[in-house]
Amino acid sequence: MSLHGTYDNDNIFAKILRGEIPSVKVYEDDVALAFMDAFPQADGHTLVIPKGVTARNFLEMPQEKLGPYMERVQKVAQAVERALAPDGIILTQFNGEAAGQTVYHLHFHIIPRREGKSIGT
Ligand code: DGP
Repeated sequence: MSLHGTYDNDNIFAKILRGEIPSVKVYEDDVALAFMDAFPQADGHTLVIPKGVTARNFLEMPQEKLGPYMERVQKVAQAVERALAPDGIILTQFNGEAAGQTVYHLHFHIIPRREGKSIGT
């Protein structure tokens, strides 16, 4: 799978946005949806996806939509901090299969970290 290609309207996150697949939502407005990752790398692992775009990854995100989307990513990360009081928070985002991306609708991972706990625990 190359870095760019046709946006698949039936990717998992598009289906979550349309309500065709259930998700545990933690934030939603007209710009973005945040929900719990189904395969969490740590307690509280949350995903934030933009609405109304066909961006497979960060590189394809229209510039004028990037600011509002990133504001939501920060807002949700701040909410995760308030809710879980982690020692640290990883913000990460993969572009392309070679980089580890598996779902081709732009998303940021928000992963709370605790001192002394390795990733995946
Ligand atoms: P990435 O490797 O960056 O494309 O991460 C995709 C993430 O999506 C991965 O952490 C697992 C998560 N995921 C995959 N399928 C589902 C699903 O059906 N529901 C939810 N909530 N998360 C999913």
